[in-house]
Amino acid sequence: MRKGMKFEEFVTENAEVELGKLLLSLAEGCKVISHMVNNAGLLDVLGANDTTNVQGEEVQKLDDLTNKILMDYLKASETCAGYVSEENEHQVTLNANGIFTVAADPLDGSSNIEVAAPIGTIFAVNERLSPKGVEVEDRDFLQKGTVTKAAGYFIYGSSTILVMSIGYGVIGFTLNTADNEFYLSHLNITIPAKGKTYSINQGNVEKFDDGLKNFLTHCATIDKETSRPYSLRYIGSMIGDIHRNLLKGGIFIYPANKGETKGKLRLLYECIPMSYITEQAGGEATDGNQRILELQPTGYHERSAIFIGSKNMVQTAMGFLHAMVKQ
Ligand code: P6P
Repeated sequence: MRKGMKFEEFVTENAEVELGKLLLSLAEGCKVISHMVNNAGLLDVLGANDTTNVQGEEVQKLDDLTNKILMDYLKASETCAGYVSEENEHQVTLNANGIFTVAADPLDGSSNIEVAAPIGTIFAVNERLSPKGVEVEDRDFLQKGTVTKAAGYFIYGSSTILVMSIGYGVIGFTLNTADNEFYLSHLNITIPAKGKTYSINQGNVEKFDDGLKNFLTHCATIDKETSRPYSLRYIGSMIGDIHRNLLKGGIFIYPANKGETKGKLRLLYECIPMSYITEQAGGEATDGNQRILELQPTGYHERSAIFIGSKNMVQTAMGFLHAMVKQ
């Protein structure tokens, strides 16, 4: 593996053939999405399409388009048996003879499209459990994150970067806009054990439990020895916040709170893939009680609280949360 190698070469040298075909199809589809995102203002794809998704959220035109693009490219790969996403209420069978399933958030942070903030496509790949040749079933998707075959995200920011793992660490490929090819740009992404950034929607602080409030006070306390106060950085796009923290160190928190009793982010196609990547990079991810990857999904769109990022910061946060529980 060497910096500058093409994604296609990496896949050929390191991934099983069928998985490689699936990953290449995702990359091709996300090249199209990257182009659309980067030209959104010129393509009449901004704004909502007057529908709401299964979450009851307003669907952006690009949400719908990116969801269709992913399904088309995955179907063409002939390796993907089925697909679930934020935009589809139920699972979709793409190739009954396929051996993998994909759970995806086609365009995370899509409400940021109009303000040109970083957004992205998140995916997790599993091996199907049902026999080849039949329609996919719930059990093909509702698997713990510990058995994830591959996961990653495409971040459409100041550059388009594919960050992924097939179980041997985390690497990044940057899209060269000159030839529209992904090239290896980030070898062995490792998240620092501690950072100086915390990411949370502070505006919800009155809805948080006391333990979390105490952790946030800890982050904001002046203490030169431990480089505090930390900086609060919150883009409102999970992929942007977690990508920054993955490279620089930090913690991202979307907790359960008085308004959202299970948190906001979806377990299957947001929390699990981002937790898989973070753990592969040496970080931690929990729902406040359990490792995210150990949670047993029971529904396609179930939500989970998430504390994810630098190991030391996640463990410190848990210390504050559980201290309150003991008293
Ligand atoms: P809030 C975007 O809609 C998203 O799903 C994540 O990407 C982001 O981290 C979160 O919601 C922001 O939610 O409630 O802070 O606006």
